[in-house]
Amino acid sequence: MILPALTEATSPLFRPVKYSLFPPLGLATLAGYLSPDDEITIQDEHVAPLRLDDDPDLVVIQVYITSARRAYRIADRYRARGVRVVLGGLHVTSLPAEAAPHADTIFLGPGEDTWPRFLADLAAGRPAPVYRSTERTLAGLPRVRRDLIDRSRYLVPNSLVVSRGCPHVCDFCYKEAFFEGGKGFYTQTVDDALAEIEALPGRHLYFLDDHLFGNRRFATALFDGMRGMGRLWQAAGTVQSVLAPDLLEKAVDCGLRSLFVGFETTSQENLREQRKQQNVGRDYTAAIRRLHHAGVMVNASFVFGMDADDGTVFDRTVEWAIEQGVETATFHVLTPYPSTALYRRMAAQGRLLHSDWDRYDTRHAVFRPRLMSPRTLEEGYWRAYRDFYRWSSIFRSAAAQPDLVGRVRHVAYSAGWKKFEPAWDLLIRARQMRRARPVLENVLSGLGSAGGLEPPGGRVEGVRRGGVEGDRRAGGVPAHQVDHPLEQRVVVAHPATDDDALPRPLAQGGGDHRLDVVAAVEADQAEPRPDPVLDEARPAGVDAVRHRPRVPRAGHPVRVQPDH
Ligand code: B12
Ligand code: SF4
Repeated sequence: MILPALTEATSPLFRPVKYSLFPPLGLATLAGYLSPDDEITIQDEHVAPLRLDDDPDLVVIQVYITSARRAYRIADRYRARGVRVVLGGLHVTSLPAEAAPHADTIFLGPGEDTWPRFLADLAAGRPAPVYRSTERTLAGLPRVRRDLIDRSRYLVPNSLVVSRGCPHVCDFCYKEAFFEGGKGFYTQTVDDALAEIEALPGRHLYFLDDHLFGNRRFATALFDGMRGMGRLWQAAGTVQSVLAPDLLEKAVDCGLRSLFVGFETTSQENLREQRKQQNVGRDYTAAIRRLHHAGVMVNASFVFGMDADDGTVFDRTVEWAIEQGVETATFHVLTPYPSTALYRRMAAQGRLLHSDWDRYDTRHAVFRPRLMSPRTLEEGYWRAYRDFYRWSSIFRSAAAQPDLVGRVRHVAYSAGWKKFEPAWDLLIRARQMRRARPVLENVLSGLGSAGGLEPPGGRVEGVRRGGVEGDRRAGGVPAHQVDHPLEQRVVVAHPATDDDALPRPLAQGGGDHRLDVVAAVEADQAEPRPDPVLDEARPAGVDAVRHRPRVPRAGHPVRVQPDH
């Protein structure tokens, strides 16, 4: 399974940190449908060179617009050797006729209904050339195969999506085209979402959902369920959802510390033109103030080049964002993705400049803007980044924070992303991204000041059974405290703050058991250590033990589940 990268991400000279943030969740999701006996590899070119000299039964490639050319080249290469290739993802859905000649099978839309259908057809020896998704549900989604992901290569291995799509319909967004033919917004069940969250090691989470707050009832139940888990998390939401009463508070209570917000433009005319109705007439300043007072950092997203934008939009927007005390900003050049309403409008008006998909990367002007030249648009975009992330801007912007902790956190977070790129580059090359995770968590938690948050693991209670007493606070428990198997129970304090140390096989009293991770220990106790007590306790004939890592909720007694 391959996620090809766009050229910038593969530069031997310099790798921007953003390509080492998130693992290929889409492919890991699809891998969940394959048999446990299948030999599967996931290759992500954003973090490592691809190995293409193998001879698999099936090659699966996820295609984004900016990696389409590369994806087709890889596909052609495999097919020339007689290997079956299937293509899917956003760009294939937008332009199936372009993708089809490079594949044995193409997939349009989300894969949760079509992919298992294809696998059954393949097993029966009659796979179709095209599968189009129509049935939209996340019920019964198999476990995402995170075990196929090399966590050491990503700063945020705990990325997840608990919904698909978005309830809104902005003209420039990929969403309407991708979800055509079925529901455009749907969620997991709250229980499934919570189970996935509980299974993730470490503390930090990043929800990649387009709009985590899009279904109020779902979001409320999710946040209620996450209370006390001790998580720190980031996500994306709209201005409207930030201003809505109560929901933000619930999110903050269970660990929200930074939100990506799609402001897009400060012009009402632009908002109307792009049908971004949910932003029209909203008080952006009030939304930012509300987030800051709740201790949530803001990543503000802006798009340049809409029809009401002239050459002054860049300086105006940057100045506005600095005045508001926005911590980080993501700027984009408006990009008409094929099959979107915006693309159709630009094409009808003869304003598209070319179809070189590599440059549809939100950094190049690929259309003629109405009130400026394409060059002014590109130069303004780069200038906006430079101006926003100047030291003087960072300090000025930090001064708008309501308190000192907010100001220090602001400087640390903002500078961390854009002022230390060489340091990120070194970490990426040394495959040491996990070293930066505690720093990120510390900054998110307000440099250790986030009073309301419980540490992961919470209190370990009620596990005394003839062995070591387990009523200790997380963080102070030595690794591998063992509640000895007098009563067929074993309790292991596992280094839950270290994401990479997965629980090792342990056994208790006969049969195949599932053990819970019940406490956190210091981050430096990273390596799983041999444990002679448990080894001795392992009965003969036990050769497999399943684990379900779990971060217990604070204040709840932790029970070890002896048999499942
Ligand atoms: C995380 C993310 C990234 C991450 C990581 C990407 C990754 N590892 O997958 C990084 C930072 C690297 C990234 C980079 C970029 N991104 Co990005 N990213 C996202 C984001 C927020 C979430 C992706 C995700 O994980 N979704 C959840 C999983 C479960 O869904 P999925 O990946 O789509 O996979 C499902 C289906 O697509 C389908 N599927 C996919 N492939 C296949 C293959 C087969 C065979 C089958 C059956 C099905 C199938 O089935 C999967 C399960 O349902 C999306 C927004 C979004 N909602 O998709 C933007 C998004 C995909 N990015 C986008 C863009 C523009 C970019 C950049 C160009 C940004 C830039 N300027 O650098 C680069 C380009 C990257 C590239 N390779 O070309 C656009 C894509 C537009 C397009 N038409 O392609 C999006 C939609 C954002 C937006 N709203 O505009 N991105
Ligand atoms: S709110 Fe965001 S995700 Fe939803 S349609 Fe608009 S741009 Fe797309």
